[in-house]
Amino acid sequence: MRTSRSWWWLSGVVVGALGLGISYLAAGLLRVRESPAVAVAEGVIDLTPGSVARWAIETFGTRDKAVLLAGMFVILAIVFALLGRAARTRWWVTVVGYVVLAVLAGIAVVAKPGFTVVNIVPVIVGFVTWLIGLAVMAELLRRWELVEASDDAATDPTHSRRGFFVAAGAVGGVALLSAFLGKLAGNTRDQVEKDRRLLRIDEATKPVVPRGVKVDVEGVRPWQTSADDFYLIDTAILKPNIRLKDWELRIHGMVGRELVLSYDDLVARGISEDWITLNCVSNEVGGDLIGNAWWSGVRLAGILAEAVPDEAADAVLQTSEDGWTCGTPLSVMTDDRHAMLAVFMNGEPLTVEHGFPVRTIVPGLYGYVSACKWVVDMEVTTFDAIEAYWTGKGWSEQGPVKLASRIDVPDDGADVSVGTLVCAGTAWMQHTGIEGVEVSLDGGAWTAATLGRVPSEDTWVQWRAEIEVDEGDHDLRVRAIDKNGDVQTGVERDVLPDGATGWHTIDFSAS
Ligand SMILES: Nc1nc2c(c(=O)[nH]1)N[C@H]1C(S)=C(S)[C@@H](COP(=O)(O)O)O[C@H]1N2
Ligand SMILES: [Mo]
Repeated sequence: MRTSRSWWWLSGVVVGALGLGISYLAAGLLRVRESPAVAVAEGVIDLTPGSVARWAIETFGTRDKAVLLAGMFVILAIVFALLGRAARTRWWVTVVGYVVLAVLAGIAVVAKPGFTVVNIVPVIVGFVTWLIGLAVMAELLRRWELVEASDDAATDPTHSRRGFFVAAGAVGGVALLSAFLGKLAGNTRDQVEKDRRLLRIDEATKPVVPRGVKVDVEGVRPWQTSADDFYLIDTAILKPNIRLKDWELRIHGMVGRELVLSYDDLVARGISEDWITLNCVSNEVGGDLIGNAWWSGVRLAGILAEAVPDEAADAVLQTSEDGWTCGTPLSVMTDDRHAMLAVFMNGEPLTVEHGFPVRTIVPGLYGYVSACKWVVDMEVTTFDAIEAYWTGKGWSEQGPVKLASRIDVPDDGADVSVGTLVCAGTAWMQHTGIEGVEVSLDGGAWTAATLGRVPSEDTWVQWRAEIEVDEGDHDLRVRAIDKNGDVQTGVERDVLPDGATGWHTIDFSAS
C-alpha cells in the first residue's frame, strides 16, 4: 500500500466522517434534536416490522438502539470507503452516492414530527462538506500519483505522500472535534437535569412501602422497583430533553373546551398518589419487563372532565414530544381508577428516561396503549379514526393486561436440597386484583401459596409456598387466580398481538 492508488478508500472514510461530524455540529448549533444520522436510525426503527423490533428488544435489551447505531456506522464506513475508491476513476459515482445518502437523510428528517425547514440544514451542510472534502483529498492523491508516474528522478514522492496523510489525519481530527462540539452544543440535558434537581412539589410524598407486602424470601424481586431498576422501553434514540418552562399539554379534538396546560397549571390541579404496577406487552412468560412504583400525578378523570369530551368519543390519541403515539380508551381514563399524568416516580421527579416532565400511567393497561412518556398532546377521538404507533405494526388496538404470575425462587436450573423447598414469586392482574396463586410440582396437584398484602388492586402481589421435594430432577409451575375468579390459562401464546399467556415453569434438581 505504498502507492497513491491504494489510499483512495481512506480519503472516502475520513471525508465521510467529516460530513457526518459537521452536520451533527450544525444540528447541535441549530438546536435540531434529530441530527441526520439519528433521524435515519429512528426512521429505520419506525420502518422495522414489529416482529423484528421484538427480536431486537429480546436479543439486545435496552442496548438495542446502541447496536443499531453501531451497525449503521459500520455500514456507512464501508459505503464511504467504496465511494472513496470509486472517485479515482469515476468521480461521478461518488457524487451520485453522496446524493443518494443525502436524499435518504433528507427523507428521514422531513418525516420526523415537528419538522421545520431548519431541520434540513444539517443535511445540506453535510452534503456540501462531502463534496468539498472529497475534491480536496482527490486533488492531493492526484498530485502524489503524478509525481509517482513521472520518470524525473529528481521528484521524490515522499513529499506528496506525506501531504496526503497529514491532510487525511487533519480531516479525521476535525470530524471527531466537530462531533464532540456538536454534542456540547446540543446538550440541553444538563439544563433539564438542573430543572429536575430544583423541582419541588410539596404534595408529592416519599414512598412508604406498606406493611406485609413482602413475603421475605431471598431472591424475590423487590416489591417496590427503583427508577434505575425499572425496565425501559421506548423508540427514542435521544430521550427528549424537555425543560419545565417549555412543557405544554394540549387536549383537543372531540371536546367541548380545548385545554392547554403548562406544568404549573397541571400541578395546580392537585396531586394524587398510588402504587401502580406497569408492564410491557412484550414481556415473555417469566420475563421482567414489569415494575412497581409509587406514582404522584394529576388524575386524568378531572382534567378530561374540564375538556368535556363528546358523547361519541371513545379514545384518546396520546402523542409524545418525539412523535410516538398510543391510543387509550377514553373510558379507562375517566372511570374511578387512578389514571394519571404522573410527575413523580418513587417520590422523585420522573427521570428523563421514564418520561420527564410528565407521562401517563393507567392501571390495568399495558404500556404501549397507555403509558405515554414525554406526553405533550392528547386528542379526544374514536378508535375508528386513528392508528397509533404499535397498532400500525400488528399489535392489538386494545391492550388490557393479562393475568400472569412468575416464579422468582428457586432460579431456573437451580440445585436445591431434598426436603422442604420454599418457593416464591410475583403475580399480577392490575385493576382486578389477585385472589390466589397456586404451584404444581412435576405437573401434580395444585397447592395454594400464601400471598403478601397489597395496598390496592393495581399492584402486583408477592407469593410464597412450601413444597416437599425428593431427590432428582423436577419442574415447578405457577398459576394465578384473579378476583373475578378467573384462573390463569396454561395455553401458551406469543407476546404478539396482545400479550403472552402460559404458566411460568422452571426446572431444578434436588439432592
Ligand atoms: N414516548 C414514548 N412513550 C412510551 C413508549 C415509547 O416508545 N415512547 N413506549 C411505551 C411502552 S411499550 C412501555 S411498556 C412503557 C414503558 O415505560 P418505561 O420505559 O418507563 O418502563 O412506556 C410506553 N410509553
Ligand atoms: Mo411496552
